[in-house]
Amino acid sequence: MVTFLAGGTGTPKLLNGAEAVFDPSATTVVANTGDDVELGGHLVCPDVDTVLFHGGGVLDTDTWWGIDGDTTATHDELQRLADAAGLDVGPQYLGDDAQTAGREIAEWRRFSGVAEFMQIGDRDRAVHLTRTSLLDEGWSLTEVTRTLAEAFGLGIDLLPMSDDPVATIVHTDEGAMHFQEYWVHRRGDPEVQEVEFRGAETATPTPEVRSALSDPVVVGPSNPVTSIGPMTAMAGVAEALESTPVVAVSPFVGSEVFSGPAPALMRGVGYDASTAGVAAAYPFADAFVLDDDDPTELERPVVRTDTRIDDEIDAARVARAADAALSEATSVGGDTG
Ligand code: FO1
Ligand code: CA
Repeated sequence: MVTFLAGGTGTPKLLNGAEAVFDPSATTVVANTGDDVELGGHLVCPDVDTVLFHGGGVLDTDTWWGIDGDTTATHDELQRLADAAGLDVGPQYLGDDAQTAGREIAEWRRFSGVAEFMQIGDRDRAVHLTRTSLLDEGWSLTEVTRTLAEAFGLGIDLLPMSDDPVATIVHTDEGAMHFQEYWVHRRGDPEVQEVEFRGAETATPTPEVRSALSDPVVVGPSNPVTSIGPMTAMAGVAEALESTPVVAVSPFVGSEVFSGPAPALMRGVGYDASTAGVAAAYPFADAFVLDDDDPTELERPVVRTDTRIDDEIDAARVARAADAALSEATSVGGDTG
C-alpha cells in the first residue's frame, strides 16, 4: 500500500507513470482541497479533479487541468452576457448572505459566476454541478469523490484531504486574496507576504485520510506551501506523517523549479526557495528524491535521478526513485505501524 499527497500539477505528473511501479489497486491519492472555490454556486476542486481526470484518461495534459478537448460554450456565453450587460469582469467575492448554511468560511472561496474568472469547460462544469448537487443532498465530499471516481473509472483510490472547507488565502502587498485569485486572475504577480489556511484549525482529515496516512507516503513534487501546507495545517496530519515512512520528491533543482508559483510562496512564508527549504518544510520526511543536478546536501537519505517529468517514461523513473527512497525511509526513520 502507498499513499501519495497531491496538489495540482507536480504529483499528477508523477502519477502519470507511477502505475509501472506502484500497483494502482494498492495506491491512494490524498488531494489538496485548499485551492477549491465555489464559482457561480458550483464547487470546483481543481486538485481533486486533476487526479480524477488523469485517472479517467481525459485530463488535458497541455495545461494539467480540465478535460482534454472540452468545449467552453457556457463559459463563453457567460462572458458574452456580462459584456452585453456592462458588468464588471474578474473575481468578485460574494458576501455572507450568499453562504450556504454550515459552510462557514464560504465567503472566502465563494465567487460570483458573472464572467467567471476561471475558464470552466462544459464537461468539467458537469462535474462541479453534480458535486455541488450531491453535497446539497447531504453527501460528504469524500462520498461524492468516490462516486465521481467510479464514473471516471479510476484504478486508484482518490480522497479529498477533508470534508470540511479550507481556503488558502494569500496575503500580499495588494491585500488578502484566495489562491485562485492570486494565481489565475493575478498570475502570481502580487508580492506574497503570508499564506493562511483558513478553516484548517477546525477542519479535520477524514477517517479515510487518517487510514491512508498509516501507509507509506510519497509527497509528490507539488508546491510545499499551497499543495501540502493545507494538509499539514490540519490537526493530526503532521503527527501521522511522523509515524509512517515518508518520502518527498523535491519540486526544486537547487533553487530552480520546473513550473508554478512555489518560489514566491516559499519565500513569502519564510522558507528558502530551494530544495533546502523543502526539506525544512517537511520535517516528517525520512528520505528525499532529488535531481541529479541538484547540489543540495541533506542530512536525510537521498535518492537521485533526473526529476524533470515530461512524459510517462520520466514519471516512471521518478516513481522508481521514490520507491527506492521508501525502502531507505522504512529502514531509517519511519515506523511502519
Ligand atoms: N488555471 C489557470 O491558470 N486558468 C484557468 O482559467 C483555470 C481554470 C481551471 C478550471 C478548473 C480547474 O479544475 C482548474 C483550473 N485551473 C486554471 C488550474 C488551477 O487554477 C490551479 O492550477 C490549481 O488549483 C493548482 O493546483
Ligand atoms: Ca517518518
